[in-house]
Amino acid sequence: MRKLLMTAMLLIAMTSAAQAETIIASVNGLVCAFCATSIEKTFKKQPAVDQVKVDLDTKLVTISTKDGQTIDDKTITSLITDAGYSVTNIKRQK
Ligand SMILES: [Cu+2]
Repeated sequence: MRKLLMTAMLLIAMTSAAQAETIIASVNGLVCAFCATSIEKTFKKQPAVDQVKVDLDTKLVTISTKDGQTIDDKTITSLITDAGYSVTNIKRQK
């Protein structure tokens, strides 16, 4: 009984740790397809990043991380700033 409980708890811990994250950044200055491509390239180079989507209409960059990995706000902000754009907001979804 106790072993079963331990296994269940371990499984829950592992599941939550292995979760991927979705980060949505609002970016100023994204105007054309070239901007979108350069942001996508920048994020795809990051080892923690699984997918990146840039929406030029809403100026939102949606970053999906790999299971159990994350990318912090500071890194996101500096990557976007270095690319020549500015971040106005960062939201996270688990
Ligand atoms: Cu552009």
